[in-house]
Amino acid sequence: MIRFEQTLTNFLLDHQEKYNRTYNFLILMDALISAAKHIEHYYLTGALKGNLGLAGNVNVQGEDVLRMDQIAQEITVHYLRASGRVIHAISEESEKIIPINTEGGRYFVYFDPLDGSSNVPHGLPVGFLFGIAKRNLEGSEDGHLRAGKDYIAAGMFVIPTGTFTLALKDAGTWRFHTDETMDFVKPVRMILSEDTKEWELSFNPAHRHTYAKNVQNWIEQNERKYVFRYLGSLAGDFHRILSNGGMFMYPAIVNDPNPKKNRPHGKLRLMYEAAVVAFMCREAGGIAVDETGTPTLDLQPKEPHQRTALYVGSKPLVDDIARVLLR
Ligand code: FDP
Repeated sequence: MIRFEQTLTNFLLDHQEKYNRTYNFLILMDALISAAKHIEHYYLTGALKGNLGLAGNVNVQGEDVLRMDQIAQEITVHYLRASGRVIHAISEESEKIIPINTEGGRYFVYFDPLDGSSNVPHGLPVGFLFGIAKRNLEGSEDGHLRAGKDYIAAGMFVIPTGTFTLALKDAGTWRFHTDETMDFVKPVRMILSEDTKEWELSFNPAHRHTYAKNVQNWIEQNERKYVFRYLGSLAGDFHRILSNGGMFMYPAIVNDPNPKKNRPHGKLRLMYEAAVVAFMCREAGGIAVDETGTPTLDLQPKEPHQRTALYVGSKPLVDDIARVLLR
């Protein structure tokens, strides 16, 4: 007997029908999946074809652009355009908002098509992160910069591992794996583990002495209780936290010996990094906050590439560090 697993398409069909929704969301998801598969192909063949190096220019964040960043951006914008369902998109790789189908579109898509750039030259895991919000169908449209709490879905592909995690508003966080036909199948609901023995802590230890003193003290007092893991790719590191529980953090950098290197607003981008993992985390029973202990999903972006500090993971652990953040 052949064992057939439920496909992502069937899972989404069930979901849309259960909540009496249109199929427009399926068309958008199909576009994102096509983009992710296409990016994965370029990534897997990147070393052979010489695509894992620098492109030779600098992006809006002042970072060197990689050849793969450009490829991933071009692919994603192509598929979003072809879907006909997107009003505009915000991408890490584009300074300005990208108009797509401004009259007929239905969704806003906020994405980083290749996150975790330090892994790229090595062909190690990177992420394709996205958040989706819907046009205001009743009444006038607002500023299009939605807070995470207003996303209807958020997800991440960990490239090139063949895993995809998707969170749907009030309907859980689900992980899919690739089958032999390259379809994403077998949805598994992700609920953050309550078993503290499995919990992991994830942050860049090279920065620890640059964090606020109360954060440094919290680390001192708590780090030995948990396993430590850090890949340097938000999607990969958060993927582990969703599986095992614990906390990923990228705190504000406020004590760098070279003050120019301080990042009082954190490093990660709110709309297409922090809010995306915060949304997935909430649907899996967890929570995320910024450096002031404010829930990440409540942060209203004022501009597309806004940065934020991030503490995301199991609620008891994030609540615990939030207590010292508030002091
Ligand atoms: P990167 O700069 O390598 O693209 O947002 C970017 C991000 O990666 C995250 O994916 C990752 O969690 C973090 O930054 C890594 O930053 P550090 O190199 O400072 O640890």
